[in-house]
Amino acid sequence: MDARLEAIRDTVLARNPGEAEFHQAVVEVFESLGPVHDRHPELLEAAILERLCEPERQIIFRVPWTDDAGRVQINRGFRVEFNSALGPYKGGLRFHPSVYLGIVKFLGFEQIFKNALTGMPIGGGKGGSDFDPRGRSDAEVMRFCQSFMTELYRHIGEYTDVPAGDIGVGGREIGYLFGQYKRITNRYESGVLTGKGISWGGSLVRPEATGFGTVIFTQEMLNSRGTSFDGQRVVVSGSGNVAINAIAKAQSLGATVVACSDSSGYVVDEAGIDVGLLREVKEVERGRLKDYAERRAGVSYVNVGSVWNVDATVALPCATQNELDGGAAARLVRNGLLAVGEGANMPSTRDAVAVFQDAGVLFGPGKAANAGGVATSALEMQQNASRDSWSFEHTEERLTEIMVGIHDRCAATADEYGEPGNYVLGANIGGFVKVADAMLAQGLI
Ligand code: NDP
Ligand code: 2IT
Repeated sequence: MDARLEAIRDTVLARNPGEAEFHQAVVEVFESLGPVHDRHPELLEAAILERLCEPERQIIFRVPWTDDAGRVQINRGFRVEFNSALGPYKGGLRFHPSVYLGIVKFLGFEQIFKNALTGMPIGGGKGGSDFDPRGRSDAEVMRFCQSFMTELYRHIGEYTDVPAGDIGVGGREIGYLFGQYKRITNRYESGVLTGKGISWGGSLVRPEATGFGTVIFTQEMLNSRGTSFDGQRVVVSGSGNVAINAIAKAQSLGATVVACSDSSGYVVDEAGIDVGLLREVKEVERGRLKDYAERRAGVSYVNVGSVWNVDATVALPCATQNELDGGAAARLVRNGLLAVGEGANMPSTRDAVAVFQDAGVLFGPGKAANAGGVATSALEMQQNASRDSWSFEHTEERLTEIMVGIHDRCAATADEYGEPGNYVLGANIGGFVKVADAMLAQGLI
């Protein structure tokens, strides 16, 4: 890493102790930014990096609620409003027991660059809670969401901060959150949240957008090597919103998705995942992958080891951070891997990224490859602002244009900086330059 940036990195790490995921995200970005600072020393002068690494505002709050047995439960809520140079803070809410400030900050930091890459007018933020929705009734989830919004409402708004979903937060949770926001504020402010239901201000394609977008980005990478998804053998991790829609899109382009996972195990389905059955089990019944395996002939369910033990030509990690390590990456590479598209945020460890890049595997980092979700959230905001709603076809066309644009911007930036095919460098520099320009223009903010 560039020595000037090393000193700034050390200060950032020391100022944010114990936040391993935030450190990892910051270091990865800094490793790409030396050449930009050679060309633009004014960025150092203006301390853009120091400012970028310090969130504009961090909110941590108590979320008290009662469970179905009448017992009082206490969780911790977070919203990190990281950077508003390009637009209102924008980014999801994650409900998972592993959530703490370091996770929210890593996600919020990544979101700044991702949102810049979309070309839409959105800043970066992220939030969530250590609440575990698993095994909770609808009524418990509703009471939790109402309590969470009872504090969050004062910090958000169409022109301020616009949350959406992430792990553990989907249409059901966004509904409860929106209902409580409306009740407290007495405003039908559709643009305050995205991922809403279609009859109350939501956008078609938003549920599919992250998974679809990841596959579109990966298809563009494959095209750059004269190939495509057609005939590829694909492994997807996770079986939530992003994973299911990535599976559907990859198979619609002629690939066979032979495996997917949840946090308890994985299924191997050599005939190709039955997306209809998977949606039924996961989205309708809120069941487990084990139930999928029990209901389909020829499927094996494995509850030891990792889904990355299954060979693939294309890997789409769509579960969570640091789920694919250097050992798994090396095994996949030995067995003929061509491309990786990150549907999740930072699913590959730094070792794994190095293995992929050294082997010449096409590697699309999450902040570029999974930007279709937030980009379609921005399309939802556009529809809300104009009180309009677009057809599925029109919205999907916009999503495709945006993903192809992100791919091309990353590729062109990598070329410009002398590292053709390095999408990590392209995404980091491409996103950074846009935000840095806006920050410079807006004075010392
Ligand atoms: P969901 O809650 O719908 O699904 C998450 C999936 O990942 C589940 O299958 C879950 O398994 C698995 N998973 C979660 N945590 C772990 C863990 N610690 N170990 C193993 N498996 C785990 O979330 P999404 O599909 O929305 O999100 C998946 C990823 O995509 C996240 O990294 C998220 O940040 C990212 N993302 C999401 C976007 C969106 O629009 N939703 C946009 C861009 C990125 P289990 O049910 O067993 O917990
Ligand atoms: O990580 C992400 O980009 C998301 N969870 C989606 C954020 C959004 O505002 O749609």
